Amino acid sequence: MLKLVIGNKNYSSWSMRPWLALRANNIAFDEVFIPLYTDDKADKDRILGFSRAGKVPALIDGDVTIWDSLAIIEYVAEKFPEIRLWPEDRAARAHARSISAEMHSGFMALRNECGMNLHRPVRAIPLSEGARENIARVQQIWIECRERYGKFGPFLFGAFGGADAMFAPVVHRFRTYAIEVAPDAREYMDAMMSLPAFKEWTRAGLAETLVIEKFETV
Ligand SMILES: N[C@@H](CCC(=O)N[C@@H](CS)C(=O)NCC(=O)O)C(=O)O
Repeated sequence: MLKLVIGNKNYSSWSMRPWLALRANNIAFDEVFIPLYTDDKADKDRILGFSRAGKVPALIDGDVTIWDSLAIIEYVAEKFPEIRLWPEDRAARAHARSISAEMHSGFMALRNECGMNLHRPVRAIPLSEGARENIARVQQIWIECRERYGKFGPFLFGAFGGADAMFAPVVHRFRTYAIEVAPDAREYMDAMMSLPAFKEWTRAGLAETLVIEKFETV
């Protein structure tokens, strides 16, 4: 059985990505929850016991450990080709990988200023120019995908896939920070928020009571 090591569902956007990729495709896995940023060294040691990077998520498949969200999604895509985490068409697949990598390595201002926090009361905050540029770029990515591939289904490349998993936490950020989006981006957000696996993660995150003080600043 696969084992996915994750952090707090309320806050851990990197954990959410591979969790969704697995759950939305009904791939069975055991979930190992380790609370993040506690003062208890035992918690950090548990993470280090799974991955020497000291971060979640990590996927354990027998004697193989994969750390890092995007590497996990790639591994799952290879192990379960039938679920088509990446589009079949090579050009579309390259597009999906490009935007996933762009998400993985960028959008720092948005990430820093609008941390994922499902509990947070919905309200807007003043944003830097960098964050506003990130928001515009995310919407451009979504709308371009919807224009090109919308005929195949409600997600970025039609059916829910790896790129959607990478952008899923951004949907929560846009929602909780009351970010105004274009109608086509709103449609995509609605499709994501209707996905049963997305709802399941959200419900579980909202049921958590652990608070990470450093993420409760805005
Ligand atoms: N690039 C990594 C980032 C992983 C990451 O930053 N994880 C955070 C939680 S979302 C973490 O494990 N923090 C705990 C710590 O640093 O002690 C990925 O994509 O998986």
